[in-house]
Amino acid sequence: MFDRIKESVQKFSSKGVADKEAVEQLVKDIQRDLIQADVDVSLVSDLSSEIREEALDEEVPAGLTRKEHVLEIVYNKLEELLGEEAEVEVEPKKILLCGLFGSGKTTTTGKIADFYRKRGLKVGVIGADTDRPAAYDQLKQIAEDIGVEFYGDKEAEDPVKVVEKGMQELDTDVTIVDSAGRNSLNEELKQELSDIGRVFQPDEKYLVMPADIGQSARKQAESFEESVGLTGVVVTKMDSSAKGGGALVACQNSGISVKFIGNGEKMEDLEVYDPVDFVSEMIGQPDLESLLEKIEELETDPEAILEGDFTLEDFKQQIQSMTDAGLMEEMLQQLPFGANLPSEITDITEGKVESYTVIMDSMTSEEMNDPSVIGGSRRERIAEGSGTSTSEVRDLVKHYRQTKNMVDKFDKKSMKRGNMQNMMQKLGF
Ligand SMILES: Nc1nc2c(ncn2[C@@H]2O[C@H](COP(=O)(O)OP(=O)(O)OP(=O)(O)O)[C@@H](O)[C@H]2O)c(=O)[nH]1
Ligand SMILES: [Mg+2]
Repeated sequence: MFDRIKESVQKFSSKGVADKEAVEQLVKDIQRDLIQADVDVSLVSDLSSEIREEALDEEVPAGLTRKEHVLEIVYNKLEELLGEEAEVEVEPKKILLCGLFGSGKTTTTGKIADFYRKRGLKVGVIGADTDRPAAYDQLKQIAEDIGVEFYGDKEAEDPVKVVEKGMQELDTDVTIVDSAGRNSLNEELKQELSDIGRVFQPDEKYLVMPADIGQSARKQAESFEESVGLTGVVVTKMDSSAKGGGALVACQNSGISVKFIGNGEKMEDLEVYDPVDFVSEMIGQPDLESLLEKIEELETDPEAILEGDFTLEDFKQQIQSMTDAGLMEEMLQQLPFGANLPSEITDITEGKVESYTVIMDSMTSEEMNDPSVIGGSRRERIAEGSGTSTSEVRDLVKHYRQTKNMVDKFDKKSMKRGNMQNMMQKLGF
């Protein structure tokens, strides 16, 4: 799904103009991509008309080209479709995994165990699949490989007793129970899960589903939710199915949140679900890593950017710390739609930095904090005080506004949901 949409977006991006025809083509392509990924047809149809309407009817915001505006709309719609980023607290807890045959429960038990182990918690797993003798060996081996505690009983027939015993034996912060699968959610499975739940008292009940079930993930999640109760879903095998997108969208629509996705057979092939990652990948990912390095060299006030409160004072600091090394340009290029930024924004020469600095030195702190107060007479006063012209003052304010527009966008779109905070933390702020 993601590769295809990426191609469609690239096709659109490479067109000269974002006219009606180009937008129609993009909508059609995305429609086809989503349906191939097994996304529910009525959702696709709603999404298409929304993109079409907004892209063609809405006024393009200042500082953006129509093409960028269209991409922004697509970005937002896809994000909506894929739902919320998962909240996974790293703290002591009990987790019960359930699901149908072969969905990836045992593997995911290991992956989640490893996830918490890596984050410093003491982890144990309990093998409550007493139906298949091989299940015991499989989980035991995984536990040994990743170095977490294991409890199981190869001879046992009652999973509830195994769980009870396991809870006595294990002294761990995080305890994960791997349960037996069935062909369908039948009475037997419902009973078994509810019995295990009664003794285990899990904080989390995750349904494990493979990506290749596509949009039927919704029905399955809903029926488990109804009879077992769920706190989340893990979608596995995202690496080997073209229907993963459909499964994720379906979960989002069932109202049960996706917590993790599995994308490989190895223990490290697990990710906390974050749709922003997917969407930015589809639209053209701003390379956060290199952006981190760039930002490190800047001396902008991180709080101000976080608040989206980007004043002229910040602008001044920013342009002064961006010498002719082209940092500003590079930073702006990292924005989600940065490829085609207006040259007025990126074209910041040393001479301009100098003249802007002189102009800003002639401003009052009121003007620096809120440039919207700068009208005709103030503009004249500033120009006179700095030995420049009113058109240069106007030019500065315009440049500031365009940059602010981008910084706000940066903050809201690319950096939202904690990415900015993470980034700042990494940088040691
Ligand atoms: N490619 C890929 N394979 C996976 C992933 N997760 C699990 N598998 C594979 O899927 C197969 C079944 O995984 P298990 O973890 O045994 O599934 P299960 O739900 O415990 O199966 P039962 O206990 O028999 O119901 C194994 O071969 C796993 O290696 C994944 O994210 N990607
Ligand atoms: Mg299993």
